[in-house]
Amino acid sequence: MALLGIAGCNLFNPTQSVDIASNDAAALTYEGYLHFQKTEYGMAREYFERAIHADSSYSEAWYGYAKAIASMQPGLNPFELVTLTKSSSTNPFGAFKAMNDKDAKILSNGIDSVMLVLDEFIVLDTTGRTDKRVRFSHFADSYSILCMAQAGLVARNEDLDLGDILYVDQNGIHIDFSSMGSSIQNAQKIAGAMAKLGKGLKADKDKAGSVIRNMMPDSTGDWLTDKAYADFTDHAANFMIDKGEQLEKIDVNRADVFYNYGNITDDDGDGCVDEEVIDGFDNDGDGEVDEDPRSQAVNVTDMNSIQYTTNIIYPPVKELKMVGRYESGDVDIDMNGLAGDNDPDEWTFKNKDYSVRFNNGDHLLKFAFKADFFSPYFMNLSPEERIEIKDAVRHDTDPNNIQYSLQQRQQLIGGCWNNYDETRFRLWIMSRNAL
Ligand SMILES: [Ca+2]
Ligand SMILES: [Ca+2]
Ligand SMILES: [Ca+2]
Ligand SMILES: [Ca+2]
Repeated sequence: MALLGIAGCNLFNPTQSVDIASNDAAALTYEGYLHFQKTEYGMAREYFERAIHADSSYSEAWYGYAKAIASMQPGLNPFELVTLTKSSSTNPFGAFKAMNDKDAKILSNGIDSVMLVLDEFIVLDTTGRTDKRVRFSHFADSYSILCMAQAGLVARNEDLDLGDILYVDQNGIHIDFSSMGSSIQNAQKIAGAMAKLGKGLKADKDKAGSVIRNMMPDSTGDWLTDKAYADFTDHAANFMIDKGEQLEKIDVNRADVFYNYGNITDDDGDGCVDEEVIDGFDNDGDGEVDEDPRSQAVNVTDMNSIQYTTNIIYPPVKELKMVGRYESGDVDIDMNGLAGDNDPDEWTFKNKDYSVRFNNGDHLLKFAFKADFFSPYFMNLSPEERIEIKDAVRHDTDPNNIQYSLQQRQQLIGGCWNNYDETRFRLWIMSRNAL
C-alpha cells in the first residue's frame, strides 16, 4: 500500500520526488521521462538506470536510458547522421573520411556509448527477457543508421573507405571486401560492425530498404525500385551477418583466403587468381566455396531468379562482367596466357541459366570444367587434406628454397598449375615476394 502511494504521488508531483522506492521500475521510468522532456538528460539517465537496476526486463527504461545517453552526445541524432552521409553526392561515407580526428573521436565515442546500452537491451529483447513493450524492431532503423556510422568510423580509423566496401549500382547492393584492410584484425572489426548493421536491418524489414536508400547518393534512387531495394537490402543484411560470423570464427592463418576479394593474387595456392565468384557456390570444383574470390562488382544479378533464393544470402548471379583491372586484361585468372575478352571461359558459367545451375547444383565456370582439371591425387584427398596441401603450396614462396616444384604442384593439385610454364611459375614466386 505504502509503495503504491509513493508511486502515485510521484506520478502527479514528479518534481517533488526525492525518494521513489528503489524497486519501483515504473515510477523511476516515469520520472526519467519527465526529466527527459525537460532536456535534463543527466537526471533522466540516472532515473532510467535506477529503473533498470530495479527491473532489468522493463523495456521502456532501457529505451529511455539509451535515448538519454544519445541526447547527451553531440551530433548523435540519427537524422543528423543521415544528413552527414548525404553531404557527399557520390559516396555516403565521404563525410566520415573528411572529418578531423577530434570530431571523429567524439562521434565514435558517442556512438559506442549508446551502442553499449542498445546491444545489451537487444540481447535481452531477442532472448525474451523483457516485458516486450519496446522491441528491437521499434528502433531498428535508428540502430541501423548508428551501425552504419560506426562501421564508417571503424573504416576511417583503418584508413579505408566504407563507400568502397558498401555501395549500390544498377545490379544491386554490393559488399566488396577487396579493400577491407591488410590484416585479419582490421577485417574482423569492419565485418563485425557490418554484421551489426545487418542485424539492425533484419529487425525491421519494412523500413530496411529505405534506411539504405536514404544513406546512398540520390542517383541510386533511379536504379532500383523500392521492392528491389528491399530485396537487395535483405540479401545484403544476410550477407553481412554471415560474413561477420565467418570471419569471427575462421582460423586467422587462413582468413586472408576469404576476405581478400579481387586482390589479383592467388590466395589459396591453386595457381588460379581470383577464381571464385562470391555466390555461395564452388565455381572451380575444388570443394571450397568462395575461396580466393574476385571483386563482388563483377556479379550481375538476376532479379527474375530471386524466387530460387528464399532465405539465401547471395542474390542469384545472372552473368559476370569485367570491371576495373579485369576489364583492362591485367588479370589472367586461370594463367593460360589469355585474359579479359580473349579468355571468355574465365567469365562464363558452364550453365548459362541460373535456374539450371541451381537445380543441377552445378555452378562451375567454364575454365574449370575440364577433364582432370584438378589432379586425380587431389580429387582423392579429403577436404581437410586438400586445404593442407594448398596451404603448404601457398606459403612456399622463397625463391631460394622452393619446396614444391611446378611439376609437383601439377601432380599434387593440378588446377591452374596445369596452365603454368616455368616462366609463369617464376612470376608467381616473384609476385608473392613483391607483396
Ligand atoms: Ca587461387
Ligand atoms: Ca572453390
Ligand atoms: Ca563461389
Ligand atoms: Ca586466362
